[in-house]
Amino acid sequence: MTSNERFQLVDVKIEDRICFITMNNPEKLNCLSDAMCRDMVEALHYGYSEQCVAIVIRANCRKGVWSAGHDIHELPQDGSDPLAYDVPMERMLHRVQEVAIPVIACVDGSVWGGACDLCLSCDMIVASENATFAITPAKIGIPYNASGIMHFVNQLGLNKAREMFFLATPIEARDALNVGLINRVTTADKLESELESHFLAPLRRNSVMSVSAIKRQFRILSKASSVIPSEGFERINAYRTRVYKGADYIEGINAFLEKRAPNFKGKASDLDTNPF
Ligand code: YXS
Repeated sequence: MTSNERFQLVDVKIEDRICFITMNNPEKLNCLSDAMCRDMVEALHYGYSEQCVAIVIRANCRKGVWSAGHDIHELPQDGSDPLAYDVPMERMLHRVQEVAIPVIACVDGSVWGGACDLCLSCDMIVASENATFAITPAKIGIPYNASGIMHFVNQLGLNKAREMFFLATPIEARDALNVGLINRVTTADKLESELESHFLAPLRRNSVMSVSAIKRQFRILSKASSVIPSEGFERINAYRTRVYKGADYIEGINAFLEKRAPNFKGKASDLDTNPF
């Protein structure tokens, strides 16, 4: 079976020891649906098992959208956690972080929600100057999750991470470069040559065993953080549960699907009372 026959929503090709994964569901703005996330996980496994030295994630954009993030139609409305550790999107993010060769996001469009976390999960990002990045749970009434928030804090610093989460508005590629969200910005016509000359050529020259050992160390060390008492995690879980079981979450999803502005009624003080 050729590499592509096993995938529905991504195109996968290996060229000169690099695995190129292209999200190819432009009709759905490359939404990170369960099916897309499962294909991505499979494609990452394939790239690693074929002894590639790196993996590149691209997208076949439509309406200038690289990926519109989690498929809002698939957000659960049964009171279950939309961003639990083992949901397909989260599993895909973990796989990008864990696959033991560098993963590079090559972005030439707008990136939304979970797709922004996908880019941050990659080891490096090269983007064209028209690219934008937005993390948008607040727009939809979603509480996000601790590991995702720490992704942004560790990569961007507290100040920019708070701005992106609280405002839920896109930041431009140049701004993203200045805060360290992305590694390189270039004009759209030079994106591929920049990807090749700045990233892929050195990775082909370097010892992939050494690079892999260093990525594995990065992964372990990035999890080293000040110990949070278990009570802290219990409080995080209580806040998150009250949000995704609350009315704003359902209102945010319905408003988006009905193409109207959401009418959120939740209050910050709703989180003050002890939920138990
Ligand atoms: O009306 P039709 O059927 O053609 O469908 C429309 C949109 O409903 C659909 N669509 C989506 N469907 C499911 N999930 C999505 N994330 C999604 N985004 C878009 O695609 C069709 C065309 O969209 P439309 O008409 O809005 O196009 P546009 O060019 O005016 O605007 C493109 C976007 C991407 C700016 C706009 O569609 C948009 O703002 N989409 C939502 C982006 C977003 O906030 N994604 C976060 C999803 S939730 C998530 O990722 C995490 C759980 S979290 O929120 O926690 O980060």
